[in-house]
Amino acid sequence: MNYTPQPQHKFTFGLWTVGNVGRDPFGLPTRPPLEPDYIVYKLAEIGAYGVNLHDNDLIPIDATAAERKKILARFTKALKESGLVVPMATTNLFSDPIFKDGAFTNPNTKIRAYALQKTLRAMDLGAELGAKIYVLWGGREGAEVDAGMNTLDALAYYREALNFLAEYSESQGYGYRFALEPKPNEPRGDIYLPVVGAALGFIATLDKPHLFGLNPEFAHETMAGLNFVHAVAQAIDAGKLFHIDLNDQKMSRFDQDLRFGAENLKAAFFLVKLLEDSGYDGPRHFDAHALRTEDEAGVWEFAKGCMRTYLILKEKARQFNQDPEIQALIRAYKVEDKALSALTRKFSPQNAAALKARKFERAALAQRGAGLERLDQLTVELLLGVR
Ligand code: GLT
Ligand code: MN
Ligand code: MN
Repeated sequence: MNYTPQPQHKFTFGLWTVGNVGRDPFGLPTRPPLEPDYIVYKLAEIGAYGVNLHDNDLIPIDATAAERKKILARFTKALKESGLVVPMATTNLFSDPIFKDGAFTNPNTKIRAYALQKTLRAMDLGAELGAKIYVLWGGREGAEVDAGMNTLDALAYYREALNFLAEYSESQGYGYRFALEPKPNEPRGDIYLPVVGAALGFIATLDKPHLFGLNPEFAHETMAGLNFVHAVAQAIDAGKLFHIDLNDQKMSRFDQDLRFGAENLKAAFFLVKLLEDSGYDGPRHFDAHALRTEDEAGVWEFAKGCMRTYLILKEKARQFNQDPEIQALIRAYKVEDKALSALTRKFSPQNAAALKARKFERAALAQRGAGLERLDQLTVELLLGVR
């Protein structure tokens, strides 16, 4: 089997992912920074499709117009020569000390306005590079203390900012689809819109909900102890899976951003299966980084590993779907009854009356085993390569 990544697989990496220098809250960088255009050539070489960026991954926050132009020319040249695209762009609303108490939800009107200005400019940059997905990770939108900010005010400020951005995108003809990225905590004690379900609920309150969807991240739902596959399924079901951040994570820890498949192989398998079976055709973005122990060689091993594991799991999903024994177990597990389905599919007074009159063999139905032990064991054996 050939697991070589190709651009058609739509694998993408952020400049900040392979460019991660290995800093952590207790230690200094362990790797030198990599130039954005160097990253572009390297990603193309290993079979990636695209590269994503925050405004300041490319253009320093204090760059002059002339510097911006120069950097952009160099970066666009690298994109052109390598064939890499920029499907997604975003704003850094978390590194600068000005954002220590939030950006769009900051209690200071001046800082909220600056965050909006910075995002408008970053949207211009993304549009110049061809991005159509705009990610909004509100990492600093949150609190440690609830005495200051009334959460209802914070949500109102958040809504105001998102509504402004949507109108701006339309007025400029940028055609952005905005993808909210939930996270339960870190860097804030508690982050607003902490999980996929919360973001879905909030989107329904916006002026232009059709322009907003999700960028769920494996590590973030896992930090909250939730089932990432279920969260992604809910986003797909709502027509809101605009983008995805693939990585891995041990539950209840700091945001580890591990190589895809490094920790929860079975969940990674069911995730890939869900994405592939559902026909998701957006980028497969790896928002992860090499371990702090690694040098540059380790960084590229990490990146290749993310893509290779995805492709292996994609092949395993194909095998799963074609395995006669597995499929027979699934058919048996899902008990079909056409006549009953016709009754319950849609309410009518007749259907309700017929349903109420129906007799069910409760004890017999309760006695029936599901067959899940066998099915799950076969899944494990398939993943372990003995099937
Ligand atoms: C940051 C965060 C990620 C977000 C990025 C987008 S930046 O590294 O940890 O989860 O996706 O802003
Ligand atoms: Mn993360
Ligand atoms: Mn992310």
